[in-house]
Amino acid sequence: MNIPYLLSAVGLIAGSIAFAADADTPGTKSAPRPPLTEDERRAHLAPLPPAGRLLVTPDTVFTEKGGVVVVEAEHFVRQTRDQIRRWYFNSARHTPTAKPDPDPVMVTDSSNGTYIEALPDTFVHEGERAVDGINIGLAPGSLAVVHYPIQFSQPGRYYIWTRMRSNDDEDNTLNFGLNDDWPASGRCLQFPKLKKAWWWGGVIRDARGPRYPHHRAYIDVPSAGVHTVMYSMREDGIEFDKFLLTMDGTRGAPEGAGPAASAFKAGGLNVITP
Ligand SMILES: [Ca+2]
Ligand SMILES: [Ca+2]
Ligand SMILES: [Ca+2]
Repeated sequence: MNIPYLLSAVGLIAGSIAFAADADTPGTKSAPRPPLTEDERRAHLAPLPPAGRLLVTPDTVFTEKGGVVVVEAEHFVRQTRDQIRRWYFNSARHTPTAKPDPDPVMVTDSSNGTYIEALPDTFVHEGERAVDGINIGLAPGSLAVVHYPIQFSQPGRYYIWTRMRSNDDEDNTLNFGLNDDWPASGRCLQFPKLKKAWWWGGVIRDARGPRYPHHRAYIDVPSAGVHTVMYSMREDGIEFDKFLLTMDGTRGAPEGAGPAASAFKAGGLNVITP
């Protein structure tokens, strides 16, 4: 991803926003940027519509077994830090209400016929304005965080596979955390852009930038018991279908929609009333 005008929000006071160039970001231009126009401000900060009823009950816990756990992205038990960007369900029953959203619901080949998408999507093309904390979440855990409690039978290193889809230039990264801790080994999950197809990815970007070799993504689970896997938005508009954690570091990417989702330890699907 090329971000020629990466900016950081430095103030949100009395309805006005001030921005300053992020001098630590490679490739950032130092020329001063004009303030946001009213249209830009409205696009970035319009109040968001609700995300819809959760698909699982709030007490839901998933089960790791034999060193593997598989979870549908749409089965998050809560989401937080979602005032500016929020995850919306996409399925035959769910069309996101947040705008702008440049791409339609595309459930073909999605696992369980459902996925989630971080919206609104105002950072779509290279050269558009990326504003940290609004349409890009550079700090892991800062924007649109979804939670998945998992019962782990054994501690240790779990390698991360994530099924996602990119439809434009700027919707192909995520951040991964555990218990609201966001280690470097899950920072900036990097996927190919513009695939326009579901994709299992298992690497993070090198800290020096996207053009350096990527590294295997993993998380170290500290103990047996319940720990909460978290994903946070990095680029808005990303579509997130499913994830798989495995202790087998030699295992390749899952094929197709991947294995069936793991069993529930507690809770489960919400009863859908027609
Ligand atoms: Ca969409
Ligand atoms: Ca985007
Ligand atoms: Ca799914």
